[in-house]
Amino acid sequence: MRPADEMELAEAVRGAAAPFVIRGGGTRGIGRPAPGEVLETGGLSGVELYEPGALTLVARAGTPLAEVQAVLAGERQRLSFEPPDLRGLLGRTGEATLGGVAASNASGPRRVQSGAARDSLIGVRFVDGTGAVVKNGGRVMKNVTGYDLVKLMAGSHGTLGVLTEVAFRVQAIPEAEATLVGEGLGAEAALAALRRALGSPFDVSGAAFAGGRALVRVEGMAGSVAYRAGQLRALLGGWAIAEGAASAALWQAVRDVTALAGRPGALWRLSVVPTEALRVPRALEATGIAHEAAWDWGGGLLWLLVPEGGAEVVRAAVKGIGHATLVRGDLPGVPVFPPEPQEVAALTAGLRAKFDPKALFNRGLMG
Ligand SMILES: Cc1cc2nc3c(=O)[nH]c(=O)nc-3n(C[C@H](O)[C@H](O)[C@@H](O)COP(=O)(O)OP(=O)(O)OC[C@H]3O[C@@H](n4cnc5c(N)ncnc54)[C@H](O)[C@@H]3O)c2cc1C
Repeated sequence: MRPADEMELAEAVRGAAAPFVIRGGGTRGIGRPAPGEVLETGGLSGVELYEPGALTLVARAGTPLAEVQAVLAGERQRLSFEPPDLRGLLGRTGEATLGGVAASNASGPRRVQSGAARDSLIGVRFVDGTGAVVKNGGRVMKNVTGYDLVKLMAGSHGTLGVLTEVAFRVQAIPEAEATLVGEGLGAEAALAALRRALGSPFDVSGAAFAGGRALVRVEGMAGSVAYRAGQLRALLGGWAIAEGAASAALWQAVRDVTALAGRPGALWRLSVVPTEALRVPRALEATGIAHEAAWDWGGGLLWLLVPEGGAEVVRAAVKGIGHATLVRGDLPGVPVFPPEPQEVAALTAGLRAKFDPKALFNRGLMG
């Protein structure tokens, strides 16, 4: 099904007895394949409002991300949270949509400076499981007053409703960028250096480590970038400097996790306390399980490629320091999303019952 507008979508949901699988561009939905009819959002497309002066963009949820980026680039603006293109990593084709970005809270390297997608998301409109149109701010559906709907929908993976419209705060593209490149470092030294850079006053907008190369980015006015890059170089110990397009290319690779793309094995995405960034790889090492790792967010985001097994080791080692999501790989019996503690599971179930009482949307996707 491919509704042409919000009204058609709402009617279809109102009359539905069987579940739907919501699809934007299908570029990187994760989770167990849910049962149901595919509900495509591509008909709900188009930028509705763009006010460069107010740094605000409102678009229908099925609008291709590329279209939004082109519109913004025309005014030298962008989405600050740098949504990645994970098609290579996850082996998908298709065109990512803005609704999919919001629904999966897709956030790239600049999260260390500008926050996640949810922090730029300033408004949502969606159809809930009863077929009601719910809007953030203004008129809201009864029984949902008091929830921060924007925060609820960001990262809900289409399990609470079908987004029809999203509003984002955007930012100006800065005049310059530069990246300090530290080569040949071990993980421990590299991650310590990233933390040092992030703890400095030089407003770092990227801090990643993959393939023996540590990267630290600064952006802004040309003079300020040159000054801050110089200061960071002194702090980190004579790292090389990449500027402009060369710097941007390095971050595109970090953003899209190209270091681990096109390779077989289970792929995990871990969100951890940065000071504990080595705990899970060390636990895998200790049990002799082969793996490769790439870090972003100063160690807070860890991508792990594990060719064989290892799920119990990953989940046990991440306990208490973060959570692990299986973004690719079919490991029988291993939940894709991190198992929720009992109290959280009860809250989740309550929200689902309220927003999607007939369990119509992406049923079973998040457990
Ligand atoms: C756990 C996880 C972590 C990720 N981490 C990052 C990250 O760190 N950084 C990053 O930038 N990207 C990340 N992504 C990728 C992100 O999913 C893509 O950036 C986004 O563009 C997908 O767009 P799409 O239209 O192809 O969505 P799809 O692949 O079609 O859908 C993605 C999910 O959103 C739901 N969905 C899609 N459209 C709607 C809608 N209109 N209403 C309700 N639900 C909808 C789908 O059912 C599905 O669950 C991550 C994805 C996942 C699942």
